[in-house]
This record gives sequence, structure tokens and C-alpha cells, in this order.
Amino acid sequence: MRINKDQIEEQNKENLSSHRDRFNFLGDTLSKDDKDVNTIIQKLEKFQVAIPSWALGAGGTRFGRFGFQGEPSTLEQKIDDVGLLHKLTQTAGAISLHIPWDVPKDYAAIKELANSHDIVFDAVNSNTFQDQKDAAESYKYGSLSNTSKGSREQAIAHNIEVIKIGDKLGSKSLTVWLADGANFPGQSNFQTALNHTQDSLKDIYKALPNDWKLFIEYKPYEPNFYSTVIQDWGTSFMLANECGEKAFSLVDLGHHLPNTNIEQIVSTLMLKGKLGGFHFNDSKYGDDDLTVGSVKPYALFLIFNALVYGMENNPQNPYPAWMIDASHNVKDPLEDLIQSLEAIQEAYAKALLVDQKLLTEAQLNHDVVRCQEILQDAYRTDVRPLLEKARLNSGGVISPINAYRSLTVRKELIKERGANSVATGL
Ligand code: LRH
Ligand code: MN
Ligand code: MN
Repeated sequence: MRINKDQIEEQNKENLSSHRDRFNFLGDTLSKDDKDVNTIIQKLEKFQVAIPSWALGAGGTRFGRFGFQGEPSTLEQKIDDVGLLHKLTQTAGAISLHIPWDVPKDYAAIKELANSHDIVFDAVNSNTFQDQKDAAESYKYGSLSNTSKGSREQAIAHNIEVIKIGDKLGSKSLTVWLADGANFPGQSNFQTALNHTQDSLKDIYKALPNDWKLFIEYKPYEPNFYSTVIQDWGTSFMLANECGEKAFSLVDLGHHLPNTNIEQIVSTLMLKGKLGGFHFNDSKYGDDDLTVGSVKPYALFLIFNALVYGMENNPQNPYPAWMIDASHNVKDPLEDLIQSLEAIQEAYAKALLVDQKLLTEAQLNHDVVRCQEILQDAYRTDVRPLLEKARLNSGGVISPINAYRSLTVRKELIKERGANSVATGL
């Protein structure tokens, strides 16, 4: 199924007058407050978030998986799904592939398909947390950190292979997430595991093309429950520094122990020029991979406030690669992703409203109350009309969820793919 221009226009016709009323009201209010509404809208239009190829089907838990009808079962169909998201939201202009879950067969055809949807290939992700069929070595006791040289070499070779695959698609970065760790005290030697990981990452780094980046993701626990080799931003930062200037840390919002101050981590990494990538999701307890902004929208706003500050004040930090890393157990994955995209744009728009000059002044005056007022004034603003305007300007719809439903997208996909199609991946 493809959504065409006429359908988009038809969808917008209904909402246009109420959008205009709300936009004019907000625009006037913000302009009176000296906010540059047009610049904010332009920034929203440019902000593109990659969709991972594994997030388009229903996820599941270790207890069970409840499929969702009309799931994409091939890479082509996954790209088509991202195309639908992008068409409606104009915010999902990239896809991030997990290898070997989504290895293209015909590279030229895959590139052409993505191009036809106006989609580029973002970071490629390696997978050394599962044993593949017929693999010579096992990752049961680790991959890049394994005490067995054979397992380490196989994991390094896999990462180099992933770079080659990404290179053929136009990707410019490799994301490494390791499940390596230990389930029990005494199971592994922390120093040996870290040394092996560092050496292995350096070998992968050597194979990185000059214009590529290496993103090192961290996570405190799961699937190992006693220790994880790359457990936190400090370990990831240290490894990135050891590798070189093309290596960076990647922050996944779900990869922190409860109450961690993620915005402070973001600030530190950007100050040091080492925040390379970002995985969005939300959580209540751990790496829950829930819809972005569904549980802690204020925390997301504070993180965006740190990101906006970093993007404006830290030229030493490259523009980060944005990706949604969520899983969908009870919602239609495409609706869930639309909600995540909206929450990201909303937090970004609110952060853009923060008056950084006034905030700095209040900070220097130690006016703590004013500092909070400045942040919360931005947070409490309903910025949705700005998002709608940005989408309208780029050819998207005013209300993506409503359009998705009124165009009966899922029904069409089930018609095309059948009720029982199953997505590969997580
Ligand atoms: C690990 C993770 C990582 C993987 C993805 C499937 O929890 O966030 O980014 O590549 O999930
Ligand atoms: Mn992640
Ligand atoms: Mn995760």
C-alpha cells in the first residue's frame, strides 16, 4: 500500500481550519514572547528519526508473543512500512538495519525502493548476542569479550561484514551493542573481559571507512544479570576514546538504572564531543522499550533540553544519529511508532522554546525558582500546532494517527500480506 498526495490533501482538508486557528493562537502568543516560530518549525522539519527494521512487527516477552496481523515479513515490506510512516509524519526518513536479521538480497533494488520512499539507510547494527545457524563458534559466554579466541574472531569478522553491507547501502555508521557479561559472581574476570572487548573493538575500528562512525552502546543488565562488560556511559566513553576519533558513545534511554540522570550524561558526552547516537524509548522499570514519552514525558523534555543546548554550544560533538528502539506488544506497531515520533518532536519543540539566555542569567543569579519557571514554562506549552505546521510544510498530514485510521492502513496491509505474516527479528 502506498499513500498518495491526493489522499494526504483529502485528510488535511478536514482539519485545516481548526489547525489554523490553533496555530495562529500559539504563533501569536509565542511571537509576543519573542520566540522565533519559523526557525523552530524549520528545525522540526529537518529533524529525522530512523526506524529500526526490528520494530515494525509485534515484539513480545520471554513469556510469549502475540502477533499483529499484516506484519512485514520481508525487508522490502519493512521499508514499505517505514515509507508509510514517513509519508504521514515526514519525520521517519531513515531505516536502521539489524544484521543478519535483515540482509538485503538485491542491493540495487533495495536502495531503489528506499529511495522511492525518500528513505536513507542509517546506522547498521551488528548482532553477536545470538548464535546463528551453522556458526562455527558460540556466543554463549560472550562475543567480543569471550575468553575463547575463536568466538572473538568470529564476532570481529561479523562486525566487519556488517560494515561492508552498510557501505553498499550508503550507511555511515556501525552500532555495536554487546550482551557480553556474566550471570554469576566469579563467572568471569572483569579485567580480562574488558581488555578483550577493547582489543576486539579496535580491530573492528581498523576496518571502519574514513567517513564512518562507530557507536558503542551500553546497558547495565539483561540478558546478563550479574555484570555486563559495557555497563555504563563511562565504560562506553572510555572504549570510544581508546578506539579513536571516529568512535562515540550511544545512549539508549532504556539502558540506565532507575532514576539515573540521563540529561547529565548527555551533557557530559556532548561537552567531550562523544555523543554519537541515541535510541529513544520509555520505561517504568528497566529496558521496557515502551512508546517514547508514554511514561516520563518531562524526563524526555529535560533530556532534549540538554541535547538542544549541546547542539547549539558543542561544535566538537557531531550531529547525533537518532533512532527509535521500542517494542510493541499490545499496540499496532505503526501506530505506536507514530506516537513515538510525535513525542520526540514534541519534546524537541518544547526544548527549543527554552530561553537559554534567561536561563543562564537566572543560574548566574542563583535564582532557583526562576530556573524552574523557565523550564516549566516551555514544558507546559502545547506545541502540537507547531508539529502540525512542520508536517504540513513538508507534505505530511496534520494528524497522523487519525489519517492512519481513516485510510484503514492496517486493513490494507492485512489484505496485501495476509493475517498471519510474521516479522523477523525481535
Ligand atoms: C539492546 C538493544 C540494542 C539492540 C536492540 C535490538 O537492548 O537496545 O540496541 O541492538 O536492543
Ligand atoms: Mn538500543
Ligand atoms: Mn535495549
